[in-house]
Order: sequence, then structure tokens, then C-alpha cells
Amino acid sequence: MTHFTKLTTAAALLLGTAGAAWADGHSVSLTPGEEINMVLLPKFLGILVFDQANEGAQEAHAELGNIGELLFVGPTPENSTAGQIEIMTTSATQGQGAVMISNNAGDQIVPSAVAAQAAGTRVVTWDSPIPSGEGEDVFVAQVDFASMGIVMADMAHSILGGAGQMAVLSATPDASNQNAWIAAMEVALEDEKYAGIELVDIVYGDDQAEVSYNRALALVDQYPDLGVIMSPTTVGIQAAAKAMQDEGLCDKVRVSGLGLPSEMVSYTMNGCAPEFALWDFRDLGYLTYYTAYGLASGQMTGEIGETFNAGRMGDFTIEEDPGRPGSSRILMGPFTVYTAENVEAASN
Ligand code: RAM
Repeated sequence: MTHFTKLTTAAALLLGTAGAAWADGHSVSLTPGEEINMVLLPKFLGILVFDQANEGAQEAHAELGNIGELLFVGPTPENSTAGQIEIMTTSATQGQGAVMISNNAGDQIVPSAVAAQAAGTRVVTWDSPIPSGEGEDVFVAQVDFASMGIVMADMAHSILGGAGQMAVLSATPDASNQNAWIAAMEVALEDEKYAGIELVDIVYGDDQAEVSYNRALALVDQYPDLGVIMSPTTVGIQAAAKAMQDEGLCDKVRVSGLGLPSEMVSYTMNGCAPEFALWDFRDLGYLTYYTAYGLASGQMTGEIGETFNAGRMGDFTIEEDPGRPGSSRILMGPFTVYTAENVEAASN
């Protein structure tokens, strides 16, 4: 199979048709060395996992020998929605080949994304999609969103020993990834297995450390029987764990959700956050870059069913997003659940 792929790639290069959609079952091999200017746009600057995604994108940028420029630009935390819309608009005006966005603006991003597409800019979402899918070529999904709901329900179940109160500390109210994961968790919680778990509140820490810290403390005040704070954000989970540690509350209120091992290791080892999950953001940036390069160079069509090769990560296929019928996604996976058993090894 490898041999066959090499032969077809070589033949395609000779014929000048590299990147044409292959017949079913074949994978598009991207031809390097094109000149495509691209923008990697996180929710905002200053979150470590987004820097890691940029590292992955830079790796792919070098590997694909793109002679264009890869920019990593984002708004400030306080101006995330308006800032993302502005950067999307400016990118289109500048004639960027692709904008890769972790969307923090909900469907408010749609008009600027649609305009960017009309100007010839490919819009690839990663980490956090456009809820309606409008203005988006494809979403690079880190994990399957429905299964993330089950993972969070299971972590709450194991931390609470099957019964108790849980509150969610989310990111910003318009973060479509967190909103989808919370909705998926609420669906999962309907299963009889979780009948002993009561979801008492959902609050937003805006993916800012201090706001999240204060929201976590407010939750504890408001719900004296709270057993777990579930925070599906690397910023929120770290802030909540610190808040519980600072108040000496870790025996009573545990923290779980989605966290970065290097930021969580001390809280996992001291029992404040015994269990949490995450995926690899470098890989997510790398895969997103391959996707956007393929689309912006015209080597990929972006149609459902199209398979392409993403370098060291292997082959991926564009499929319909089960969470957003009519929109498409590329599913990365896997994710890891971290506990005291494995968090130290992962935190280097
Ligand atoms: C924060 C951001 C990001 C999310 C992670 C889990 O870093 O909100 O979008 O994917 O948490």
C-alpha cells in the first residue's frame, strides 16, 4: 500500500495533478513548497495550550516547506469576540490563504467568516467550531464531542463515588466547544448510572485565571454540599484547583475537567484534582495546519469523504459532524485521562 501510494504520488507529480481528489479509498498526499499565507487565530493570546497548538502548526509549516507566512495572532482576553471578528475581517482583506480559528464568538463570527470565504480565504476551525457551521470549510475536532460528555460524567461519578453535587465552571459563555461538551454531559447524566449526581449550576470564568478563581470560591459559598467542580477548560480547572487548595477545601470539594498535565500535576498529586482529561494540542495545531494548507492550495476539495495524509499523524477523512448535521469535521483523537498514576510522566 505504501509502495502504491508513492507510485501514484510520483505519477501525479509528473502529470502535474498532485492533490486531485483520488478515487475512493485513496489518500491525498500534499505537495509541499507552495506559497500560502496563513493565520492561526486562538480564542485569545496567553493560554498555554494555544501556544502549543502554534508549535504544532509551525512544525507542519516547516515540514510542508510553505514559502508563505504563518502568523499567530489573537485578541486580548477582554476583547475576544470583537477581536476575533476583526482579525477574520482583516485577514480576508489582506488576502490570506487560510484562517485557522478556535472560535470564541459563537455564531457572531459568521458574517466575517462568510465574507472571508467569499474573498477566497479558507476558514478552518479547530478546538472550537462555528456552531451553525456557516462560514466554515471544516472543523478539526480534537475529540468526539458526545464522548467528551460521557468522559466528564464518568470522572464526576468516580470522584463522587456515584452520588453528590456537581457544578460546572466553564470558559466564556460563547465558547462553542465548552457549550457543546456541557450539553453532551447533560445528555450523558440522564443515564441511570448517574442518577445520584446532581448538577446544581453552570458558571463562567471567561477563561481568565482570576475570574475563574473567584467563581470557584463563589460556588463553594453558594452550595455547601458541593462535591465536585467540573471545569472543561485548562484555565478554569487550574484556577479552581488552586482556589480549593488555598482554602484548604480539597478534602471536601474536588476539581475535575480538562487540564494540562504540566499545569495540574501538583493538584493531582495532592488530591485536589484527582482525575482530569486532555488531548495533545501540538498535534491539533499540526493537523489543522495540514488541513488548511491542503484546502488553501487547492490540493484538497474539503468534500465529505475526502481522505488526506497529515504527515506524522497519518491519514484522516473529512466526515459529516454528528453534532452539527450539514457541517463537516475531521476527527483527531485520542484523549488521555490523567490521575496520580500517569500525570507526572506527562507533565514534563
Ligand atoms: C482552554 C480553552 C480551550 C479548550 C481547553 C480545554 O484552554 O478554553 O478552548 O479546548 O481549555
